[in-house]
Amino acid sequence: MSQTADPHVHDIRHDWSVTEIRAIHDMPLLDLVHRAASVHRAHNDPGDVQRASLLSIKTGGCPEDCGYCSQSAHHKETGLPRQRLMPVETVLAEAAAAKANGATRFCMGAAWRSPKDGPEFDSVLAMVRGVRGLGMEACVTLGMLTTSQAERLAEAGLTAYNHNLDTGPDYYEKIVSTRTYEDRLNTLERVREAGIGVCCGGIIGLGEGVGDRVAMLQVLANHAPHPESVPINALAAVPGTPLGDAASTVDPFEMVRMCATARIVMPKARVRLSAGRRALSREAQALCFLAGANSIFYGERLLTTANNEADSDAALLQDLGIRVAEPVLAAAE
Ligand code: SAM
Ligand code: DTB
Ligand code: SF4
Repeated sequence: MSQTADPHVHDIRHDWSVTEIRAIHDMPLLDLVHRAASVHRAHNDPGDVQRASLLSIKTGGCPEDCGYCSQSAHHKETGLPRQRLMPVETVLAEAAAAKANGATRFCMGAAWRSPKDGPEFDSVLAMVRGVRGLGMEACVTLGMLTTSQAERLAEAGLTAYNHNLDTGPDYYEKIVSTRTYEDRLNTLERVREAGIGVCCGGIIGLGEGVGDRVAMLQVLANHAPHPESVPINALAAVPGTPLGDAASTVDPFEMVRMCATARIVMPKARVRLSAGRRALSREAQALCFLAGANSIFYGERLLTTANNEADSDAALLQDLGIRVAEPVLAAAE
């Protein structure tokens, strides 16, 4: 008899131990996928996959030294052209185009350690209002926030703030030296306090162990409430960064395991199959959706790297019989 039946399929918990999560993560793959699919179907409509579009509104020259990132000023060999904050109208034209292509959420990323108050932050607020005015969900990722910045973003109608933990607490200092895990957690708390939805996940393929992945999922799952969305990225290896060696590619089944484990420990979160999806076959993506992934980045670019072709994504979703998600327009659930 298989050991996949889960009497606790409906439970939402915030007291997961690393041992429990590790045991789930390491289950035989098909048992894991089966259990994750059961949890997913008990909590969500499995035919509903969100399409989110991403735009880099300010690119490169970032003072942080995140080892994976093409945009850090510390990694001079990436050859990435810098770009100042885009004008509001340009961003809103991109959002309207993304909406016309079928995206319901528009995510804007800025290569900042933290935003400066003043005209640039005011422009970001205008972008948020504009995106919401188009009837789309709006998400931004701007680095560390003060309480008052989080409050102003909430007032502008921001749906969610993306701020990733990226890896487990013990491995973090191997990847970033210019800020701490605690800094990340503090911003997440300010976002939550302001009533903005939390979008928080991480990256696999940074040289971390499975223990670090599980430790990150434990931190996320023990937040109450859980983050509304959890992006699971595989490293997009960028030459010129400390982690730019393309030899470190992630096995597609490791992405399946992460999506499935995230789904089981955070039953209602939108688990977003994020960077690294381009390296997955249609079949591997289908396995991720079966295991509970229910959001993708849609559109040919992520921030500075290529994403899947929109046409092939539309075809994939259609071939799988997947409907596309309606926007959730409340600022926080
Ligand atoms: N500067 C802000 C920050 O770090 O919070 C926002 C932008 S930053 C580029 C947003 C997230 O993108 C990072 O936290 C990381 O999880 C992800 N990311 C960046 N570069 C990546 C890469 N090469 N591969 C996979 N994910 C990446
Ligand atoms: C997230 O978790 N992944 C997105 C979004 N949040 C901002 C970013 C992926 C970036 C991939 C590398 C790049 O394009 O520069
Ligand atoms: Fe800067 Fe964000 Fe890139 Fe880190 S991940 S270097 S904070 S843009």
